[in-house]
Amino acid sequence: MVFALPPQCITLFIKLRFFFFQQKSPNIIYNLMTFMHTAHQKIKKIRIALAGQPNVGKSVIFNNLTGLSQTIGNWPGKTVAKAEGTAQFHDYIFEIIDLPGIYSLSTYSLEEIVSRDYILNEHPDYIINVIDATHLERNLFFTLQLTMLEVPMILALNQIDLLEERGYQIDVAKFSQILNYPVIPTIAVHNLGVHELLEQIIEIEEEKQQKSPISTASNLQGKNDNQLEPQIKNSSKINKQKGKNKIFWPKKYRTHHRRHHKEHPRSQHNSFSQHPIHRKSRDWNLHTSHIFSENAHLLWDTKLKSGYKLKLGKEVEIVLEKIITKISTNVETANYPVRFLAFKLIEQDEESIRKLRESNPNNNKEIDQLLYYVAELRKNLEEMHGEQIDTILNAELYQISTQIVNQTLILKSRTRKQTWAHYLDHITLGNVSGYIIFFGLMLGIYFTIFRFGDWVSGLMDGLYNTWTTEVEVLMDPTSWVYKIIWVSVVGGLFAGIGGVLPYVISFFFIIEILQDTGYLPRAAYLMDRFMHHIGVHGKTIIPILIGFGCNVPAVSAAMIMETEKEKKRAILISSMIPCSAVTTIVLGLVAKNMGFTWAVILYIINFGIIILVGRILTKLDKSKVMESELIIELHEFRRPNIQVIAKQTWARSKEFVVMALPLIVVLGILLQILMEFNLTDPINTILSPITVYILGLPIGVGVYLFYGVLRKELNLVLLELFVASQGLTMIQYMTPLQMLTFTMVTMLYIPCLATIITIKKETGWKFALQILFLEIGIALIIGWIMHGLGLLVELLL
Ligand SMILES: Nc1nc2c(ncn2[C@@H]2O[C@H](COP(=O)(O)OP(=O)(O)OP(=O)(O)O)[C@@H](O)[C@H]2O)c(=O)[nH]1
Ligand SMILES: [Mg+2]
Repeated sequence: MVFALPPQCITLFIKLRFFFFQQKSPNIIYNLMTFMHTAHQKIKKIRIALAGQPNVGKSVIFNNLTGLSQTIGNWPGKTVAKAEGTAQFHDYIFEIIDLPGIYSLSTYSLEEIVSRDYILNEHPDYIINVIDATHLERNLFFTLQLTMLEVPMILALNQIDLLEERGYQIDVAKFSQILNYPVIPTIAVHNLGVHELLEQIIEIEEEKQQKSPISTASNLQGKNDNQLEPQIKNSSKINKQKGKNKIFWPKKYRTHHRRHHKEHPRSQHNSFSQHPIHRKSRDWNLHTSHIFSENAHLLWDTKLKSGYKLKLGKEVEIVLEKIITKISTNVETANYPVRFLAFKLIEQDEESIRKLRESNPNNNKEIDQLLYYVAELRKNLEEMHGEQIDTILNAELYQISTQIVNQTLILKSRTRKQTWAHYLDHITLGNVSGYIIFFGLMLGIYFTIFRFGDWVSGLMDGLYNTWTTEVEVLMDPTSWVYKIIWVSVVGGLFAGIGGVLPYVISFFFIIEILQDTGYLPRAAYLMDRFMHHIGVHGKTIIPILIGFGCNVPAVSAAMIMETEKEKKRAILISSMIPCSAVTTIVLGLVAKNMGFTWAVILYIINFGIIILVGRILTKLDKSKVMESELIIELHEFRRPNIQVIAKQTWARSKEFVVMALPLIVVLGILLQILMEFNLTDPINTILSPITVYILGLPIGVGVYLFYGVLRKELNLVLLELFVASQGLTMIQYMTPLQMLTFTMVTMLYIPCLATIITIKKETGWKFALQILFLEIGIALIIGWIMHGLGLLVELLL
């Protein structure tokens, strides 16, 4: 039992696990020696929260550090729940938390509360406050609030490249001196400065340990194996992905890194001047190298300072002091720093008042008195300023932010403003041009995906058919070996790789471009009216947009809705959005065999049904709570970053390769066995009242509708395999009407298994089953109508 092992063995065991997961380098002996050298040292765990305003680059940093793939895009509010990942670096395991963007600590929307609660109540060892350097003043507003929490903090001054493009620079040294925190300039999309954030934390930790044996970060030694297991799993994933012994080195620097590592085995992470960031910034001609190099020494100098002491205007400070004295003598502070609590009480922050009451259960009278006292002080302050308290406090914070910006932001050269971004903004949001672009773009995108997918699948089909002719010379086509190996395994792989993967990859590639440029929130703005037609909150657009990629994260994203009813409605709508798997079927079956126009018609019907369902639900619901408008911040258009797009596209498509391809092969074999023993027929016969009589489909498709529940694209791939094994083509097996009905039913009939499980997780079985039956019902009705109409047309012609 690992539990019975002494702590040293557990540490060694963890290190071995990490080592072998990461190890792919040919220089294995050298790495093994380095590993042995460090193995005896203690592993420490440090919990870091990435906090900042929306759209500043937190998730890019998170993905770079952990190797995971949080949604990234140029619009605020992508991260809606906190995500956790781990990274091992030197003798430390970093548990990294990516939080939803948050404008201020006085915040009310659900996803923002997730962040605020985490920051206030979970007490991470460090906060990395990610700041968008191009919106410095606004970001500082939040940073100043964070300083009140008295948590060790590192500031990541991100998007420096864009700032430079606009002709500005930040005096990082001065910025760091004023704020009294370590400041690391970063260009997260190029992975520059990102790992220095961890190095900086390690430096602080090691400095602390030299001063005192007790560290804020918990030492892992002595903790049981169960606590370590998830982190190891996660890290192993990361390390495999990075594939090298030091996970943080970008690929293009690995050769250099190894060479350097040999010469100075322990020094490569300890010297700022030797870090690849300088070379990289020079190589890429980003004109930012001076920022990294000039200020490097100052960054190191300031790292141990204690943080910013926020000093507000005189009147507010007097009030704060009075409240602090009152709190200190009378009440428990709910684990909040007393100054922060005082600030929150003047603000009348409900959450803080609740926490205060909770931590003083027997002190109700004192709390009432305290709140009354605070209310009086607030009233005086408001009378003095002639403003509401929120306005007074915000103005104070903004005034300080402006002062800091004035002292640190330097205008280097007056560049011409990016007119293309403004022009694009204008036409993509225009009343007429906006919609023309939107619909044109959608058609263009689907058409491009179709052409590309069709081209690749044509190539793969041709290749498979040519090889089949040759294989049939060598093997008996009626033999088991031929059916299992050639038809099921090889044919399944060809069908998956040729028939699905090109659609999936090109789909995600384009979606990622739209996300990274910032077009998606513009589309959301244009679609707001559509949202009101469906009768849902404008915010539902976020799960809907995510749903076009995959319904599973879309259902999770529906959690941002404020009320239970809105949430459920958003889940239902998101689960009906045609995801990438459905796109594959629509394009790979209908567009391929019947023409692109028919695919468009199916989409229109699908959206029509979603609107209808939404409207019926709104009519049935008497409470009418859905009228609020969408409020979404539109950030300036950006050139898409190819690295981000490539990584994200692969991260999304990888799921298909890892999950669907093996499933296709296994189910293909199973199907072959079932067919061999004539076992599919009874299943098809049982389903025939639905498939044949209601939907008018060929009897043989019944079993494939079942497979589609696992993953929708399995429907098509396995059906194609079956049809090919009969020596037929799809056109010969199904009439055009049957193809349309089959595809429409697949679009609507049931959310896939993973989506059902997510719905269950978020809302419970009852609602998951309700959605299930509702969608099956809708699919059958629509399929039946299509079948009926088809018969009618046949009769009339
Ligand atoms: N040019 C440039 N773009 C960046 C940089 N860092 C992030 N971005 C872009 O900024 C946008 C936002 O990045 P995200 O990581 O999604 O931001 P976030 O803070 O997680 O946003 P939310 O989850 O919505 O709060 C994306 O389009 C990124 O490609 C940077 O250093 N330079
Ligand atoms: Mg994010």
